Amino acid sequence: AVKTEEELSLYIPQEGLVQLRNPHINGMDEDVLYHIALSNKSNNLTEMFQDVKFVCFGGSPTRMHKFAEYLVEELQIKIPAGLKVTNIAHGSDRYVLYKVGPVISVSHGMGIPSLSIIFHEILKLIHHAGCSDVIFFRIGTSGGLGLEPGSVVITEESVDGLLRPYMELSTLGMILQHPSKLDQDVARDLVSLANSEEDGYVTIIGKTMCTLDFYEGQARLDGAFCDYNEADKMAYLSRVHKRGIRNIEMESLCFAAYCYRAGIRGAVVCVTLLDRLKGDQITTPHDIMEEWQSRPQKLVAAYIKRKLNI
Ligand code: R2B
Ligand code: URA
Repeated sequence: AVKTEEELSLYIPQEGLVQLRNPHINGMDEDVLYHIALSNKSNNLTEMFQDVKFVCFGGSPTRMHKFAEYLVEELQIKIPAGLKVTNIAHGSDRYVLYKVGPVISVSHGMGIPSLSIIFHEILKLIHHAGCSDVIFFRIGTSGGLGLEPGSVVITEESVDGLLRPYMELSTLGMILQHPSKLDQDVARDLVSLANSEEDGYVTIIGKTMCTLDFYEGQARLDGAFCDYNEADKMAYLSRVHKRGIRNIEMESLCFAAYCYRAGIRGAVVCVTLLDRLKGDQITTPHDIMEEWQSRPQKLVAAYIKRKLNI
């Protein structure tokens, strides 16, 4: 059905206070953010989070802890001697959440279902806290297509395994399609902060394919199951590459769809851990991998510093 103008206006970026597009929430006595063990009744979310301007999501809890520690240095945040950044979501063992000045660093786990849960709860958190003009980032890892491993891809558009630019979500027995558009201005500002010659690796804007599985979903030959051969795999990955896809991961479709639906400006920045046109297994030594995984963090921290005039 053709959308009315009112329905289309749902997708205009929000300015000012973060609003929720759910009429039920404000009528509830208490809203328990179950997976991060916080609630708008038991916690003073305004006092805790009102100054938040940036939320950085990433898959791994340790990586998001490291990112929080890195931000303490980069943003020159004063922490009382002997104290460290602490996990505000310690009452739950599902996700970790740190706050460093105006930045939240939060883990999202692996795959769309895990990211979806934390996205809902973070969006509600910043709404309850009375935050305004917040930008979201996903900083992550991915498999590259035709890129030197260690390259960084900023997502221009996220597509599913059938190359469709929307996330399908089964809701009330129907399949709803949520467009997965991302903010092109934030992507351009991010890429302008990278300098491939100085950095020693390239940072590009490209399309990202988001799959529901790491093995068969990403045409790997090394899963526990495989019903296709190497030629089938290469035909698929080459086709995808020709369509402008530069990396493959497992959360960007939902992240983009929810940012767009919420009217929140968002960007996805992922390092590539291997070239999927050359292999499937990830065998890079740990220390090199650690350095690669810090690359999206550095870029997003540089963006935040620029915005804060630091
Ligand atoms: C990238 O890395 C994870 C799989 O190894 C997944 O969360 C993703 O998107
Ligand atoms: N994450 C993915 O989803 N795929 C890869 O190949 C590497 C990291």
